Amino acid sequence: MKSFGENDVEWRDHNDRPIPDVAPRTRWGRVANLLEGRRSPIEGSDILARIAKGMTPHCPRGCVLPKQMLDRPTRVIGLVGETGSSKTSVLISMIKGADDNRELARKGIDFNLSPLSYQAWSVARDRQFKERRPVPGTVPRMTHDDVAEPVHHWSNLIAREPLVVEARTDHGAVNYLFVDLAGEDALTEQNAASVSPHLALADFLWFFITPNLSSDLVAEIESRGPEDVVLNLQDFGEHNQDIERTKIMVREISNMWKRFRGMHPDKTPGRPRIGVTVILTKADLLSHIAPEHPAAPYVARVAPPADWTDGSTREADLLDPELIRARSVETSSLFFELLPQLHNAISSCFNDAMYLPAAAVGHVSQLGSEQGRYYADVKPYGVVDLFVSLLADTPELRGGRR
Ligand SMILES: Nc1nc2c(ncn2[C@@H]2O[C@H](COP(=O)(O)OP(=O)(O)OP(=O)(O)O)[C@@H](O)[C@H]2O)c(=O)[nH]1
Ligand SMILES: [Mg+2]
Repeated sequence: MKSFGENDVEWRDHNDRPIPDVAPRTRWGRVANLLEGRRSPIEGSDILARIAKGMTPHCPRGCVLPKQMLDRPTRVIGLVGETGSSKTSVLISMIKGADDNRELARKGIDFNLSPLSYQAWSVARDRQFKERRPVPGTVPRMTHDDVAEPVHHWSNLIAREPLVVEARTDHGAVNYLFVDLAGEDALTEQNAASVSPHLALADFLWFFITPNLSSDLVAEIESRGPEDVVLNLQDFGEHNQDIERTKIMVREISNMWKRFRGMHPDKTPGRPRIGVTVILTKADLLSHIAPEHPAAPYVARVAPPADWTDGSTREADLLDPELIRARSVETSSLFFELLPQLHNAISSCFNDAMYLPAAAVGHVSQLGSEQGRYYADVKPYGVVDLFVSLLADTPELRGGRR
């Protein structure tokens, strides 16, 4: 995907009126300005001056864009999954975990949230880690007035409040633009195309799958899990997940992506054009399945152990791209044992998907006396590996070419 350069940008004033550029970078542009006697309402063409005046960069079709998109290539990551599949919680834990991780720092990986993203993210982080309360569900946009009819891919991007992270190594830098959808908004190709048309430009798609999608699995966990887990599974937000709906979601997003990329509907896209990762979230729930279950050997190798939040010392992340790839192979087998039809649906839509286990907090939430649900403890699992595999899949950060 093409990053926005200065030449593509249109600046707008407080009243959303486009500001003509006084100092176009092309010779023809300069001549045309002279001929037409155009003058700029602002002094000079200095970007700093424009930003200081509160002006905002727009794409050539008029959509507001995060300022970082002017500076370096942008990679879009679409987070897709049922309502309550832990998309937002995982994103929060991933950034927090990457921030706290010495190994990433030692490897010279530097990343920064955009100031706007920081405001929203830090509130959510404090809620999840300090107050130990679940984040609120992401508000669906389908019914919102602030969602304009999409005219092209960047439409409504700012309304989606993307999390913008600038990542840098010795080799180069990119922006990651995480688009965290509300589950409802991804249900049909039409919904996704109107609310998040930028998903059609996604470089990465992360599908969030929870054990709650399989009624057999839920019954198994309920028959063996402790009381707080059983009560949690009976909560509406947890048992309202549906495997068929998830299959539709995967297919619809895939169709939308192929349509906009001019790919035949029966072709199966994959890396390097699109990197798909299937994230088995709430992986802590898997420790409650029976040892005789065909998935049990894989669970023992890739999921957190049953005593995960009670002070086990096992490392939460592998951090090494090679080890993560090996874990993906095991997790793919695990996923096939648990949800074979969904595994097939995803493989028929996307080639060479990665499969990774994760838990945003490592434990179910439970009902508190006053403030609603809370977490007795917060100990994420596998979330930094999601970031590490994203970095490893970004050629610019490895000195490679895209
Ligand atoms: N078992 C388990 N549950 C978790 C974990 N992390 C989060 N949850 C639960 O997952 C629920 C949903 O999390 P969200 O992050 O809001 O899910 P979402 O996919 O963003 O949902 P929408 O924004 O509504 O589409 C929360 O109510 C948490 O209780 C975890 O690590 N393990
Ligand atoms: Mg959410």
